[in-house]
Amino acid sequence: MCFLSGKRILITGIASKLSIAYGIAQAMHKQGAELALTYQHDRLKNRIKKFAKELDSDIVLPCDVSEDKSIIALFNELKKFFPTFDGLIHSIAFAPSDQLDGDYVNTVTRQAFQTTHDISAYSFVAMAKYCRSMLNRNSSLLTLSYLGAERVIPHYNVMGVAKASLEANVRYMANSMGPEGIRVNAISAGPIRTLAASGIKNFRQMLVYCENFSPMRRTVTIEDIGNVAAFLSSNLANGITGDVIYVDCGFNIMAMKPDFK
Ligand code: 0WD
Repeated sequence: MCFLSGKRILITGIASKLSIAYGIAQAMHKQGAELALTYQHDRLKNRIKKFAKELDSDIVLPCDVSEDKSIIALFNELKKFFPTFDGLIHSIAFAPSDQLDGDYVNTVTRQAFQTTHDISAYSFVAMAKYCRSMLNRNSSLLTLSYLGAERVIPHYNVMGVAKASLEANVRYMANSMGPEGIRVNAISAGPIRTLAASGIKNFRQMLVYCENFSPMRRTVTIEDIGNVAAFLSSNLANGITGDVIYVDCGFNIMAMKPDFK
């Protein structure tokens, strides 16, 4: 018996086979979850349908989280397949590309700050708001964060500020939804080469740095993150809420180069 048997889970944020959400979908499928997937743009529709097929799902629905009406339409449509469900994976972030390169104070603008927070932080609680009545007891809502929420990562800039907001969101949502038996958590993932990550200046150097400085001397994979996401979405994690769980090969604990002499 797999630990997600009988769970119905909605997964957002698959853009390619490199996406963290793709690793999560695969791990959840292995553990017996029934999945529904979303796509942002029509140009992604056929690709996501193909992924869904591999995952034994034929539920593939559009959703652009920048618009309430798109989120509402998603859940109205999802109801036809899943009248109720047990989990949501929010694996979505966006910042205008000129924000992820250079000096934070000089680069940030009011508009970019708003857009980044809207898509990367607000959208998580917006989704929770519109699916709340469809969530079963022991449901789990899970989002993806990064160490840049707590510490300065060069070039991560306004996205770090939005991730801090996302992590605070997790705590307030957990308190709000806890009495209904709904848990809310984040995974703080180590860096992985994906479409979104390639927009961050010097991302390749970040990977090398993490490989050299983490206790395990490697970077994480989407399988590593997928397995923890599957656990957190299962009843095995029923005692965990409002938390940010690191899946980063231990990078966050280091204050000095591991082989410092
Ligand atoms: O190193 C990394 N890759 C890390 C990523 C380390 C730690 C955290 N994360 C986070 C990201 O910040 C994000 O929250 O993980 C999450 C998933 O990111 P990913 O898997 O690295 O990136 P990607 O495969 O690009 O998926 C993100 C997707 C978008 O892809 P593109 O490449 O088209 O921007 O987020 C989706 C979109 O599919 N997305 C939206 N979905 C619905 N509505 C929207 C939107 N408005 N905007 C972006």
